[in-house]
Amino acid sequence: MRAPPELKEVHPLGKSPVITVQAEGADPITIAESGAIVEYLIDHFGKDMLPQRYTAGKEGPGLEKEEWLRCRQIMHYAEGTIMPYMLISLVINRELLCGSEAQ
Ligand SMILES: N[C@@H](CCC(=O)N[C@@H](CS)C(=O)NCC(=O)O)C(=O)O
Repeated sequence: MRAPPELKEVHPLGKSPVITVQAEGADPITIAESGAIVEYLIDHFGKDMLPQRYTAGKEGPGLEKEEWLRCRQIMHYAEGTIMPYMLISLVINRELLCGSEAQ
């Protein structure tokens, strides 16, 4: 809830990070959510950074390579499972710090 008004102009919730991409002759597109941004950038500029999804000739559901699955799970784990715990920890530590500063 500390987002400046300029951020709310590009993202209704005023969240960062946000990127805007504009191709020549097209309207700009805005992408929010860090995982979506990273996937977008990798798709367009860093395909080599992503593990290969399938072994050639063996493609389809259930045949994904272990490293590709692990990479995808970690991307979602960061914002899905682990983030609430990190936020709770941040709030508690902040409270403890503020409490000790007040004494
Ligand atoms: N799930 C979002 C989280 C974005 C987020 O909460 N960003 C914080 C800064 S790290 C923010 O914009 N806070 C401003 C606010 O909530 O007003 C993502 O992965 O991008």
